[in-house]
Amino acid sequence: MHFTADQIQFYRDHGYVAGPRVLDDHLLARLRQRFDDIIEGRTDFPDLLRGQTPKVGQLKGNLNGVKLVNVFRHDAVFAEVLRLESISALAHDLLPGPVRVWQDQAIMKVPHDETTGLAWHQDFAYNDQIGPPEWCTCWIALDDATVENGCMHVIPGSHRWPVRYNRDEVDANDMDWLLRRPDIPVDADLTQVPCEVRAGHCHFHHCRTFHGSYGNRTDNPRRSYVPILIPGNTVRVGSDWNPNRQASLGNIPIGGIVQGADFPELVSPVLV
Ligand SMILES: O=C(O)CCC(=O)C(=O)O
Repeated sequence: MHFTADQIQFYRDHGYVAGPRVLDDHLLARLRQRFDDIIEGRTDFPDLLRGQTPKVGQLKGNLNGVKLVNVFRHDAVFAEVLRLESISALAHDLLPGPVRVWQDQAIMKVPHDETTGLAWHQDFAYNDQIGPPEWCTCWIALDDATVENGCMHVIPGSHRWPVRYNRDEVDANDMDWLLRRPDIPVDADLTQVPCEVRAGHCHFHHCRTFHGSYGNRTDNPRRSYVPILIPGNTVRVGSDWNPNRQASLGNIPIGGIVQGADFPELVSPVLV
């Protein structure tokens, strides 16, 4: 399972690309069940790694729903996804190898909640202890993701803009904070594109691509599993500011390759 040359070029030009189905029915069902088991406390998943669920209507900037982080390091079922050859082959089409796992999230937008939006952002701003900012996020749908239930949206080409900020500058109460940045090129096209995707399928986005999502207006949850994948040349560039909710960079020095048991390599991709 690989991207075509046109799809790889699309990713380079636009900063995102739709991928194929990567989860079969069996694994999809187990992941949905496991997500529910974690949320409902039927596993020993650490409380520290569960996201806050702000009160309904409190703010638009944070995810009002459920967000688990560092999941694969604590849960054997989610860890299985990262051993799939399909994910590895697709990731190695986009990134120089060996591709490793940096972090992951599992996200649920609860039904009938317009406040489950996630403000426009770039992923690299929340992972600025590693670089260069040329890695990507793989977004895997555990339910069909649609405009109605809050699928991700991207702004094509935004990964090429010279926008740089520190996450402390972000106004989390303002969904569109990023879209008003003065360093967005004056002639930039801010058209938003929805990334609708069927359950079990994936899409990838560059870590500097502007993206966000809106609320869930449907009767059902919108669940996803979202690993962050880094190319083999990724190094530590800053302080280990979030060692509990992300991985700890431990003894890796500034400039050292992010590698080792905490950052597993994806399986060797099958070459075609
Ligand atoms: O799932 C979403 O709604 C947004 C996910 C996201 O922002 C991300 O993967 O970085």
